[in-house]
Amino acid sequence: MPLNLLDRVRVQQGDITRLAVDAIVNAANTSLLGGGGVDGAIHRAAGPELLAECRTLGGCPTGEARITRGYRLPARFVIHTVGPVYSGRLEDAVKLASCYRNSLQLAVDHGLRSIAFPAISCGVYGYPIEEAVPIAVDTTAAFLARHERITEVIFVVFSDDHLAAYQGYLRSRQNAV
Ligand code: AR6
Repeated sequence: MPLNLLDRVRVQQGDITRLAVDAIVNAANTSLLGGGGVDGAIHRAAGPELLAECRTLGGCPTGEARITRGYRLPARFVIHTVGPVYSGRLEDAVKLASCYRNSLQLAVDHGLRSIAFPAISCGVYGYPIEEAVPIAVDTTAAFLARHERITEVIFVVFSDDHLAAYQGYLRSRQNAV
């Protein structure tokens, strides 16, 4: 067991489509046929082959995840997950946690070691960042405790306030160890 699980976790500001990790995670919708936000950016950067593969998958329920190749992306794979549309109900948190857990499980199943997440549901789907960050970090830390093979998890954010939310929470968890 590593001394501190969060040694394998970091936050980075920038465009997730530029990262040369084993897999980047896409905050998709249930059709898996593309959209705006990070989904649109990933499809634009990966090229039309990504949409062609997504068409073969038959969609994805909220909270689950599917994997495709990365095509023209520097990342080898894309893990598509569907976050909840924020409603303020307890089930939002359950669904959001399963997005992180199922994405990490797919990475393990495919022998992947590095994975980058956007702030799932925190754009169009309206999840407040300060509620989403503890779910993202705690679910990931619990998963990493049971899976040594994942060596790097990067939370990629666009905005300064999202960066501050992750940094603040990671710092508070580290101080609590
Ligand atoms: N790199 C990193 N983060 C990004 C990027 C990028 N290139 N682009 C946006 N973000 P959103 P959702 C951030 O709306 O809330 C789509 O239409 C963004 O600032 O992309 O899960 C899908 O098809 C925000 O913090 O995803 C669905 O219909 C975060 O990524 C719906 O939006 C997520 O915002 C999913 O909504």
